[in-house]
Amino acid sequence: MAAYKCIVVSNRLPVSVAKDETGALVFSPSSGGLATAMSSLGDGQAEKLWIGWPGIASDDLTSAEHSAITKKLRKFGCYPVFLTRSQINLFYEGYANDTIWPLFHYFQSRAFFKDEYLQAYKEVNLIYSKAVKRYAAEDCAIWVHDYHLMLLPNLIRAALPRASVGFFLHIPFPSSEIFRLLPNRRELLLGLLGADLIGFHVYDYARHFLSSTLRLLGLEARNGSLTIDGRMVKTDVFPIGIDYQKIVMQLSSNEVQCELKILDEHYKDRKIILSMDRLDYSKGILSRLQAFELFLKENPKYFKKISLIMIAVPSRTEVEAYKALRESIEKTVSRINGAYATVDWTPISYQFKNVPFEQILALQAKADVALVTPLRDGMNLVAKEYIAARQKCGGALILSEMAGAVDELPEALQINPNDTKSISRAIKQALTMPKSEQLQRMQAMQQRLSGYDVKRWAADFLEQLANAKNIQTKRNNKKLTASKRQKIVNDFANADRRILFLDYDGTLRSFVNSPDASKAMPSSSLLQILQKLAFCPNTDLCIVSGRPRDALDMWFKDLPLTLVAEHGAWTKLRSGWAKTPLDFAPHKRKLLPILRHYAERTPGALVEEKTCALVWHYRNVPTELAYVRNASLQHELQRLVADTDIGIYAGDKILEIKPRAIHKGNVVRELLKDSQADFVFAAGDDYTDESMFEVLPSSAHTVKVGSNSTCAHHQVNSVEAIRALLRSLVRCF
Ligand code: GDG
Repeated sequence: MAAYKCIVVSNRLPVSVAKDETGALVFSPSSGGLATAMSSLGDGQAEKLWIGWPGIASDDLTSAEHSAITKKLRKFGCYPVFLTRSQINLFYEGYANDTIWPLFHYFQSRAFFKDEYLQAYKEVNLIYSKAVKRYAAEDCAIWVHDYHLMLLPNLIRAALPRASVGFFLHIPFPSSEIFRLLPNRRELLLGLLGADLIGFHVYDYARHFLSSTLRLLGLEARNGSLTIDGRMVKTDVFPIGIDYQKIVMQLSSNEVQCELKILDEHYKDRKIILSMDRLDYSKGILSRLQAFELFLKENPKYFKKISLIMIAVPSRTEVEAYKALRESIEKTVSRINGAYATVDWTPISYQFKNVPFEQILALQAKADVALVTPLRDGMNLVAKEYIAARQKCGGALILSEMAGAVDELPEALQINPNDTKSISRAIKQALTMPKSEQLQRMQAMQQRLSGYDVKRWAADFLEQLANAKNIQTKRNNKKLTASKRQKIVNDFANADRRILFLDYDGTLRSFVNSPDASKAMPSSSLLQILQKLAFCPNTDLCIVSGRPRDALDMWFKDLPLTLVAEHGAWTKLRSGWAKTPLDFAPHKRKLLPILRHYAERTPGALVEEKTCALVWHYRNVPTELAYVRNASLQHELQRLVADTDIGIYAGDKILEIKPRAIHKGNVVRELLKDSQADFVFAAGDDYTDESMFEVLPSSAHTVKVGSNSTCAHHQVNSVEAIRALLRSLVRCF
């Protein structure tokens, strides 16, 4: 069986299978945004496989038909995932289109949360993951598309740990306030986080996603990236484009020209307003009709001079909500036509059917105005196709503020789709816009769309996916493998003199909710390890911590250790504690009242006072409040410490304010100077430990706990891993 290097996975394949009246299988290209976008990708990708549902229920097929479909689709580079009628009903029409679709488009009251939907969604995502596993090479790049398959990235991650997994969401990602209404919201987020790269059409969707992961999973993003289980997940914005050049070329094809001729003959000088979408409640078709009605009412001079051509493409016709919407639309169309039509003029020409793309293109090329007014839309390709179809002939696009496309098309006439008056006014503005202005606006939009077309979009995504994977691989190279660990143990055993620098919180002991020393006492098993290590021959053990002296004294008073407190402000050798000569007291007097004032109005926040530092702890502050408070606190403190030797440092849920000259690097350098050690080891978990790693010789063994980038040579995932390593060292004697 072939092992593919690149796999695209989507709910539907770009080729649909159906049976005609005679029962024969018929293969045809699928319509819809994704199929349109991805169909231009195929060229020269011999190793690419597209996995998806072929559009027909498996209950309707004999086993001979199954094989015939599989064989034929293979010729198009596709592999079919067969679904039963019940799965289609509960997974596709149910969870995908009766739960996620309405909720993600902010139609909260249309969303149904049914357990049987969710069960089917899980079951089908699993079926897809098995198909991927069957065909993917171990290091395959797998691109999963859209809201039907949000659990798939994590399933693939488990089945193919070495694969690069990308996910692209074609619909909006809603505000976390909406997203959190889903009963299984965490499961969906974790499903998505199996990917290396998650793409969205516009920045707002990425922002909503990250605020959901923050609020529901407590994961904080840095520059759009999250870390989960030691793995980085990147989010980014990729506004999907159209196949601009292909559209421009198709405009001069015989088919499009023939269609245009028919339209010219029929409509002559009448201005055409085009409305074209899948028949979906998110597209705002009803309010568009109401706006058109208002326009007719208020502008009788346009009677017989304009026509609205409305194409409603059948979609999800089995779903009740869609049947009801179709009825309302058709009633409204007949009401408007009934009220305004004359023997020689019908204001709205309405069609409910699939239309060949050449006809669509001809209509777009002919339309003086395109009316694209979705209530909510991930991107909206129809708006972009209209711009491409209007070469050198002006035209006006009326575009909803709620469509993702609006970010790239600011020259369109923007409307709020719920404000019928504003749509009606925009229709008038479009019909009366001077040609020169039309051309100017069109050219600006055409230039943008021809640059970032669908090929660039796909290439950009795949390139970013490869980059994300490379970064991950580099990080994995630092993973402390069994053989690297053994080398550390051997070097320890063979050395004449040893020195070890160990950070405490986050390295030897997991974080606790409070800075209170009594809450972070070392366990007896940890003390045992440290004791044994300290008593190894010719071994100096130094605890290098940000904690105050009294905490370290309390915990380690019976052990022969070197202690460093407050990141180096205090050092305790055999002779007792020695303090840095730096005087922090004047700064403290100035800064402490501010920190206290902030703490008073920030539930959960704490201020810790050390001799040479002040620390703002926000571990127990609700995440978004913490974000806002930290920003304003930092701003205020920066102002006061500008032009001084005091720095503000962001650690793990803390801000620490201390003299810049006090850092672990300085003290470790001094301690090392006096040591004859030929084995040097350091372990730490946060930015304060980086200064320590930096000053150590390259022969030193340095280990970071955690996955953020580091100059340590090795990385481990947990405190337990460090303890296990120290235990192995102890066992050398
Ligand atoms: C989803 C998101 C996002 C339509 N009817 C026919 C037909 N089409 C083509 C259009 C256009 C595409 O389908 C529709 O794309 P949209 O973007 O407008 O909308 P969705 O189907 O809802 O797509 C959307 C998109 O994914 C891509 O990420 O933009 O926000 O909802 O290309 O021309 N094509 C043919 N016959 C039809 O009857 N041949």
